[in-house]
Amino acid sequence: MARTEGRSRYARAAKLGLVGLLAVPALAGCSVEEVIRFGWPVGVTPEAEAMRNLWTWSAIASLVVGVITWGAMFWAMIFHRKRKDDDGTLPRQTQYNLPVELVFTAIPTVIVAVLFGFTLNVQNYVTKDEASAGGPADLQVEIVGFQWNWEFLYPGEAGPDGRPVSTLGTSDTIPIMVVPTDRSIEFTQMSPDVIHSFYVPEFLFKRDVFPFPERNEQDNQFVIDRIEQQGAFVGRCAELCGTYHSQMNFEVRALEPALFDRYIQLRKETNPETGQPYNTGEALAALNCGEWCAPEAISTKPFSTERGQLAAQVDG
Ligand SMILES: [Cu+2]
Repeated sequence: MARTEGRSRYARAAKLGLVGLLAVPALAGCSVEEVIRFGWPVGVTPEAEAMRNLWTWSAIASLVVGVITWGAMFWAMIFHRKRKDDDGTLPRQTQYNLPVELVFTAIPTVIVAVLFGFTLNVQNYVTKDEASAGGPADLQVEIVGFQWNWEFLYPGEAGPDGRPVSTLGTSDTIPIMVVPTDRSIEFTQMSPDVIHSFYVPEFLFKRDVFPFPERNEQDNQFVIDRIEQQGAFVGRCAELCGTYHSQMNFEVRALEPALFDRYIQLRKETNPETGQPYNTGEALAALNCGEWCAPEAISTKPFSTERGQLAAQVDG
């Protein structure tokens, strides 16, 4: 009798615990979509969505295994603990049971194989060198990461001086990589000095930027099928590369294709106000499209330009 009461008490406590656990996200005001992202940023490319799906399903699969394992552990701890009236008889022993051990070897092997298969699939999609639609990407962008800034070049688009249109970050301007939405983009990376890493949280993707990628046998190219919305997305260097590593921010500015075409066209022309070719900020301002045509980076604040002072602090 006492034993049954004890059991129902545990069952009640377990039920209450489960309800409490499930209520946490709801009470915190999280939507289902937010909960199943398990903390990841909202992606803006189909590649990011593939990564997020892999992450969500891996987390759910892990939780299922976790719940079964925790259940078995707590069940054993609660219902097989030593009791006052224990007469010393052991529960039924199951070691050296060949069928059980075979099952316990086969199940994890299947789990690992399934995770491996899905991971490989997503990885091949995310690191592809060609657009999924086939053929070369609609736009080529070269990324140069250097100590301690970025340059973005459009090798297919020649500026007024015959050299590719480009955007170069300086100590007081954050470089903006202007790209079109709804078009495939091929990125090629290189570094003239040390290893950096190109990281855009909204792409859910980062790739190290190597010096001499061929000599280092590094794949320095990747293609995204499209950016799904206009916007300003912060980018960062994600590989510790020296004193001003933390200040190596940039911005991805995604514009509608028509606006992007107009932007590139402007970058090939001379600004009548300055007599010089339009720079990134001037071309963006001339598009006059509101928030996404802001001439300066809006996703990240300009870093302190007092690098001398900062260096003194670091050295001191
Ligand atoms: Cu860096």
